[in-house]
Amino acid sequence: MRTSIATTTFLLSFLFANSHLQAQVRAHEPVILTGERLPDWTGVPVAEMFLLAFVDGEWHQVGFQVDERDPDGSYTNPDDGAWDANDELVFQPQDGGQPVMISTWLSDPDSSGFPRQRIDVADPVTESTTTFYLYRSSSLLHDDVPGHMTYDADADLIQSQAYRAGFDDSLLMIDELRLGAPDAEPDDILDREKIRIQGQILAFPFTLTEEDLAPQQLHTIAGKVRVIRIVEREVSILTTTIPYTETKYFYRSFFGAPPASLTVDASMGVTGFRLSYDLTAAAADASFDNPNNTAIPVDGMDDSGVDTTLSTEQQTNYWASVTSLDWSLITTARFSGIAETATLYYHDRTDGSTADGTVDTGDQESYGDNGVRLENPLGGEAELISWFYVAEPGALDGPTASSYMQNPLTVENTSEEAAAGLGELVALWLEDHPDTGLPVSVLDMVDLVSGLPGG
Ligand SMILES: [Ca+2]
Ligand SMILES: [Ca+2]
Ligand SMILES: [Ca+2]
Ligand SMILES: [Ca+2]
Repeated sequence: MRTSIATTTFLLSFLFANSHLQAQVRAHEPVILTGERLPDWTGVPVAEMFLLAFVDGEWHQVGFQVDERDPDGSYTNPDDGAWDANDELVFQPQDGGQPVMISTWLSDPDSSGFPRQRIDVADPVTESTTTFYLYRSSSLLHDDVPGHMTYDADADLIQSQAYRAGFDDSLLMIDELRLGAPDAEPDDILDREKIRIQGQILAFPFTLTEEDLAPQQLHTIAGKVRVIRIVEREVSILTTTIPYTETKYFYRSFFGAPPASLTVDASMGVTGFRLSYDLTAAAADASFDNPNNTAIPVDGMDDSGVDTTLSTEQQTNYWASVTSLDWSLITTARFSGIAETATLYYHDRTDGSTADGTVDTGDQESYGDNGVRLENPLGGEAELISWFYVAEPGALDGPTASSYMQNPLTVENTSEEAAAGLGELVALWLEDHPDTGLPVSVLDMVDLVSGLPGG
């Protein structure tokens, strides 16, 4: 027993000695821990949950968010205020800290009466880790730690330190994107999100645009870490009206649609589909890149020789980037298996035309309008992922963002009980405490025992 703890101590010391040399866990994607990963916490009041990180020898509360979902999985219907299997704990990896000994417990007596969860987040791309601790306490108060997101409900505006996103009043679709910190007052580089749905039912051909996806209701859930935007819509194809729900998540420098299993219904007669994002003249100093094209100038002037092919591998691990001197906007996506053919949609002309012969929407100018066109959907289920990364210029490129999508952050959580810290301290009696660098004293033990229930 003693040997194994001493070995652990050695390994921990080694880890700390090297911690300053380690790469950082990438900062874009959030960490999401669902209740099924924390079954021991079922029934814990959400208000008694605290997320902390141990940084520079001290505990710090971390900005986090618990989004409860009702038994049907809805974020918008009220749940019960208690942690359960489908609720989500959400936080950003850059807020993490170091792993500590169990005896390094938060100095809050009530928290010693409950197990804590050690949460280790690992980034397989940068081979780095960071650690959080989830505590339960009825006596601790929530610090007013700064969040990563703000949401202005009246203006329907989402703001982080990396971007601001705004939405069309009537369509409720994204039509404003300012990349950079708010005090830099960046320009709006997005005209709008564009959608085309083409098909034929019996002898009747149809083409729908984003303007036909009529919004019925908007729900938003806003916290310190993310804004969830849920729009209930109806689309009418000839005489059939189909209701559907569009859900998008906005994090500090990362936003888009959650991974979804898409069921393609061939009976709707859809033969072609396009999703693209058209920029504005404010993006005219930028260039477009994807695996088959390098530095295509975004300037509203037609570009010859753009390669629109996308191999199966490029549909599985799609990336495209638009980069200026001030910002990078990178798309990653996965849509292989949805359609017989998938091609890059790219259009850079200011004459009101489109690259697929459909009627243009928006401001009748296309600046680096880029996305994907799908022809002849295959029946059945397919995985669909589509995310945007916002980065400082040069800080992130398309291939790296694609490797992020292929190698998500991994999360391991372990339950720890304060009482186990005493045995750990006794085993360390003649050694230095790895978290403080000081010899373990009787006072350390008294401290810990006095914090234990009944101590
Ligand atoms: Ca729930
Ligand atoms: Ca709940
Ligand atoms: Ca051009
Ligand atoms: Ca436009």
